Amino acid sequence: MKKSYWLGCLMLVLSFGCSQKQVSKAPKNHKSAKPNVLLIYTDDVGYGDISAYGGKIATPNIDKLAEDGMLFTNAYATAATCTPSRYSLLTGEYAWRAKGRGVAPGDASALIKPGVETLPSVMQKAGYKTAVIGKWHLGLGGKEGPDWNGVLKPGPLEIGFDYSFIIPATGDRVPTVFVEDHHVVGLDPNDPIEVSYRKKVGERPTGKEHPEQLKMMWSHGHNHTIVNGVSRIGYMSGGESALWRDEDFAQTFVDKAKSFIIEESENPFFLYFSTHDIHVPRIANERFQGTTGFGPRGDVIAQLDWTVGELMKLLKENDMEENTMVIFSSDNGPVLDDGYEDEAKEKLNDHQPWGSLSGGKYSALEAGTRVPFIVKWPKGIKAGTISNALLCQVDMLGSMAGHFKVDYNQEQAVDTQNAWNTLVGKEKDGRYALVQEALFSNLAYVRQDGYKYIPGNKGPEMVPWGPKIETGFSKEDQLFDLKLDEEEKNDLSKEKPEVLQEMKNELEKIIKK
Ligand code: NG6
Ligand code: CA
Repeated sequence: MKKSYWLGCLMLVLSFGCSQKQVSKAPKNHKSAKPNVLLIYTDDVGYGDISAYGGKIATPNIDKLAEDGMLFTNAYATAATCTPSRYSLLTGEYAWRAKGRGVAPGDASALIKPGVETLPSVMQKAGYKTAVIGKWHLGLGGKEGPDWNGVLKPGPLEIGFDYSFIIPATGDRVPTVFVEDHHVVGLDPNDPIEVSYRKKVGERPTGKEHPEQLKMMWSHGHNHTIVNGVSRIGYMSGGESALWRDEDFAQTFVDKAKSFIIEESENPFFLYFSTHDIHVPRIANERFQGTTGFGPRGDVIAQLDWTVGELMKLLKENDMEENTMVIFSSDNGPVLDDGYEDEAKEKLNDHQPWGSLSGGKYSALEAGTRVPFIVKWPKGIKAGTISNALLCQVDMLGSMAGHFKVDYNQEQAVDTQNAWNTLVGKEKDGRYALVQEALFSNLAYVRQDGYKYIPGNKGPEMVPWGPKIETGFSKEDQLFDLKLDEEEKNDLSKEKPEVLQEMKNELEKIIKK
């Protein structure tokens, strides 16, 4: 008895050792290997911007993801602006739980501190090589802010990414340079960078003083330092050899993704590929300019679709298509005039960036946070499916940790849940409810049964600047039934006070958590 027990153990150890060996020697797309995870996180792409969601601008490569995978109709970013959405996506915590996580200036210090549990740190623990390529917008450096001429840390590498190639903030903010790992790319030490968000620095002309030098005129804000014919938010001097050309963003990021994926082809990888498209300034590469008939906003959608096509080609050529989970989504809803005169409104034709919803970027209404969300994973998800499950990006961390059986700090990532079964189509309902964050940290609360509560606030007047946006803000509490009234036109707060009260109590409980 004893003897056979030990023999059994020995066999087990041997066979385990054997299969371990096989896995490491296995071809890249071996059946038992963990899937690669490619998260394509777009910027300001609306619920109706992709043709698979009814958009009028052709996006065949993105549509193909849906044909080969699953399209979600009720998936949400946590916020209607970029920084808080990204914060929640990466940390599993709603951004509004602490102050200072609104749209970050280009010289913000790192918002996610080293040691905090993150989506990439979970992936590292699961044995993945991790990278971020594209837009960051979560700050760099310690309390004193980023040292553009020195070592830029903490940043992505200190919170779980093995490799990083980023736009530090946004395309419309200075400094207009790429950062690779800890350094500005191509910087000449004899021409140091200076950045200020308060006063003009250096001799470069500004868009306010010299509008005649611009290739795209500003409409509100965006009239400080001119770089590459576009005036930005903020002032910058120096760094001439490191300046980017907006027209090259898409190609540059695709090239970096190729290098990373090919280099890591023997390991499972997690790539957070965060496009600049379709944020302002909307300046597509010359080969896309004027190709869609929908103006620059249409052209950058075409460019985004090309980007997705290039990434898919790359996976296919490297035999990784079968076992890569590709997730396509957006950080917040759509906006037309976001600070430049780029004819977004004039050339809209019959395209509806917000689809069947109301509101958009910055808004508490649905189009602020309900976004396209497509997942393709041939090995694990049935092709051509549609899911109406309630899904939130804050659940990426909990889903990966749950699926790969990795422990994570639940005291920190308090809002994340394991939505893996929803992601792969095994679960139909999804989350019970979620919190949406509109501009200036105004919250709204949506439930799986379709009820939505928007607490009264200071009203629409609290958004004084430029874009004519439908905020959904009101001094009164509002209640909608999204199942009957997707456009949020029919306020039920007076008709259904008991539902309103229930929603209030539930939201209060989440806030206090
Ligand atoms: C706003 C900018 C807008 C955009 C946004 C951030 C002005 C008037 N508007 O403050 O152009 O940059 O911030 O967009 O400056 S986000 O998608 O990164 O959140
Ligand atoms: Ca955004």
